[in-house]
Amino acid sequence: MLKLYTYFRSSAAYRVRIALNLKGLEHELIPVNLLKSEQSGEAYLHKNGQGLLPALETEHGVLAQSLAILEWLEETQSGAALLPQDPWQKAQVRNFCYAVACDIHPIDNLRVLKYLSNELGVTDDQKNEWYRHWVIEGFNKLEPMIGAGPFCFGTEPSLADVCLVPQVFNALRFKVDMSVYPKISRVYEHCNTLEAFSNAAPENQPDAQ
Ligand SMILES: N[C@@H](CCC(=O)N[C@@H](CS)C(=O)NCC(=O)O)C(=O)O
Repeated sequence: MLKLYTYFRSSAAYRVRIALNLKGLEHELIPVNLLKSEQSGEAYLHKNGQGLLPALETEHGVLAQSLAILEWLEETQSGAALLPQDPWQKAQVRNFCYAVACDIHPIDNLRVLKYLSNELGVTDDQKNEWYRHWVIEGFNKLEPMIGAGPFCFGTEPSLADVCLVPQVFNALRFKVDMSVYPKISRVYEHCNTLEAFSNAAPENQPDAQ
């Protein structure tokens, strides 16, 4: 059975939890506590030498990087297709995913925030302002990419929704004003009416605190 190394608030792991649910794939969740730095401990590094969440244990070995995991699931596993067949439309979905996972998420990651606080001595207010700034920069670019819906690209969920929803969850946690993003907000609310998304949400995880 697939095993997902996860932390309830890890948005990269949240992406994979949603995809596993949308595809209806049986899996086991193995919590790794980021606040206790378990991702840097020997036991986890033995599984994933990159020391980041998530990682997926498969019959072939352990795979890291959420986008690589999502693509591998898409190519090898049954269940709902999360990328369109048409190459151009597929590239549009990937474009959206990368805008979230490569342009927004890495600058607002836990280790970046810890570095700001612990090494550069910024205040909590400044750190939260940093967080919001990069989300706002990113969401300003994402909002016009979203179509009529109800999902980011049409009437079925895709990897774009899988990447967007965790990022919106984080934005809300850091009190980004979402009223200026009506399309992103609409997609977020619609996705969360589906069990595949709501069951993957941080508050519904076994390791939620
Ligand atoms: N590009 C990676 C990012 C992985 C990542 O940064 N994961 C975060 C949790 S969302 C993490 O493990 N952070 C631990 C840390 O920053 O020390 C992916 O998409 O999987």
